[in-house]
Amino acid sequence: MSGKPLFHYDEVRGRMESVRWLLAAAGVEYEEKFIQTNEDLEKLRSDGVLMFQQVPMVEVDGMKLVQTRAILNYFSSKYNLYGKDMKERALIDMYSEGLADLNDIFIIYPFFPPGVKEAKISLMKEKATNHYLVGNKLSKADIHLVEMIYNMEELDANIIANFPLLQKFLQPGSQRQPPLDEKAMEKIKMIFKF
Ligand SMILES: N[C@@H](CCC(=O)N[C@@H](CS)C(=O)NCC(=O)O)C(=O)O
Repeated sequence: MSGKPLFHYDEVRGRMESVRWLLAAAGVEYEEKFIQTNEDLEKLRSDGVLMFQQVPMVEVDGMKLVQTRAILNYFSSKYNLYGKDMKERALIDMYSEGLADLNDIFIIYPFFPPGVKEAKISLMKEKATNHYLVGNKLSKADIHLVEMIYNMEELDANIIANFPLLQKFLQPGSQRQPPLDEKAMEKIKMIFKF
């Protein structure tokens, strides 16, 4: 055992990508055992290591954690990314859950038939445009954040790559997964049988 967290998921972004980003930002190394076939998934199920028969699953600190939010919350607590008190944590949860709602659509939209797919894209654009950091109304915080991201991008088009701990993760060849393509979609359908 390497002592590094071990991820079990298929070789796509999906629900695991947020966990990959979180650990990359925390500067924590992890390993991945990719699910390549439906048999791989069934093996995990019959081994009794998936509490709800679903992935993602992460082996860490002697546990086999499932449920994406439980996994994210565990790592956030462990690596001090979860605020300094209950109130900060509540704000962080509100913000994260809002983004998780959007991500739920993002990971599934390519699988919808034409027509529905475009509607999902519109819905995501609408949510991304009209949902704000604080409350349900545009505030100075939102404007400042967008302004600052634009300003920083002018200084350096790769500004996000300048976050030192994320830099490696954002470069080709890292554990970051690419956007879904047709081949990856076919593989997902085969693994999860839909
Ligand atoms: N609420 C769960 C949902 C997990 C989930 O739906 N996982 C999918 C793969 S992305 C899965 O395992 N599907 C197979 C199934 O539900 O039987 C989480 O966030 O972890």
